Amino acid sequence: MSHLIPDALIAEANAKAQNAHEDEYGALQRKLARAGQDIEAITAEVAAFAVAVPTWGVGTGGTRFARFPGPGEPRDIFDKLDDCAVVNQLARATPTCSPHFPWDKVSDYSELAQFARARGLSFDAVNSNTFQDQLGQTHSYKFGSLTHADAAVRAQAIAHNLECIEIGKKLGSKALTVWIGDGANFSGQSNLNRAFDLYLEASAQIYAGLPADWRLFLEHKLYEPAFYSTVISDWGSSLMAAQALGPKASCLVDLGHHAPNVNIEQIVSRLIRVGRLAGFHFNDSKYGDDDLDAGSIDPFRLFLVFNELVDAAARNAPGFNPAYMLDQSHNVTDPIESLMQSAMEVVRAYAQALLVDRAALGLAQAQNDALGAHRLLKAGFLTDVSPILAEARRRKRGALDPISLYRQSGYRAQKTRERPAVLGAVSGIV
Ligand SMILES: [Mn+2]
Repeated sequence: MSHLIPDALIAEANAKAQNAHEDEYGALQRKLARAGQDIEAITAEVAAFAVAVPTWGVGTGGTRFARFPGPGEPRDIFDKLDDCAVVNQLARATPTCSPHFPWDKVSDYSELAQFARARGLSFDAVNSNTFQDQLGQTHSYKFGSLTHADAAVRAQAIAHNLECIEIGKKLGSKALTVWIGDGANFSGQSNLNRAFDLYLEASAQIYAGLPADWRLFLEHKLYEPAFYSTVISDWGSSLMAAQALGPKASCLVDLGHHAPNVNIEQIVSRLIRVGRLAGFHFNDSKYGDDDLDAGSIDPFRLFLVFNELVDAAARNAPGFNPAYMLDQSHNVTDPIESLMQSAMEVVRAYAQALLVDRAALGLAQAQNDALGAHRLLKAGFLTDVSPILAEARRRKRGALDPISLYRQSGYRAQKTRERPAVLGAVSGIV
């Protein structure tokens, strides 16, 4: 397997930090042992955890106002996979990539799969795109795709999704994620009931094209680009659609796609309950679908989501098999740094949730000890699990301090020389 950053550089930096790391890991081990917890078991769970990176995430994102390209941006899917490989090489939490079509189209997908494999990567869910028009496209999605009033537009959108499945089969993917921008900007613009019917009708044709071992992830979003109503606006609509389509369909939760202050962890709990939690698009937000880096605004909310996930795993909830992916827009940072940082924040929330004493929590809840129960959750959240995360990375030959190592490596400067700026480099926010 070819590594883009010399392994010797990582080994050398890790060696310099090893004494301090051992000291910190040992201190945490003793602290957890006093509470009857085995750090080795937690470290093993953390080391086994993985979250996918979206191929578009390694490009600079943008807002409705502008996109300010960064230096050395990837020019095509092969460049993107190189950057994804660096993210995984250093932080060791992202061995899979989620491609987006038509952005990542190539002529030879077996070559692409081989290129990824050579970098230690494989492919996660494939994502379709019917929320913007491509050059030379027959019909426009300006007024919708799967729910467009014109059957010819719907047929084009369905065909694109079926093509994504075909591509995904060649790449080893096992799921298709569908998010549509369909909706209305004016009351009266669309018949709310008819739009949902059209969605079910079109999605059923996509569903029929799924191989037996594939899943269909339905991603809801409250608003934007439609500002009055979105066809699949919330988890209720998503669940109704998934249940109408069949057992292979489930609901994907993008943390930014809810109304402000909505209790997302409770939505997660409900979806787990009916066996329809597809997985997550992780990001963070303060005001709306801000697509900020995971854990950068409200790490406690991220922890509470993971608290539900660990709870579900502990009770072997039927059908519980969530897919994890980062979905952020990197506007002011180096995307490689943001993706490593976010992956580590997601793993951090998982590790914190693993530390919660669930037997004691259940007892406190049964005794109506509200503050006691809350303190048990907080004990997990307030534990600095950084040494566990670092140790899990070290055991997988990753960097003890991935972002410092990346800065030291000079990778971006090298890519800036190798990748001259191109106009219209693709990236996006979904
Ligand atoms: Mn998303």
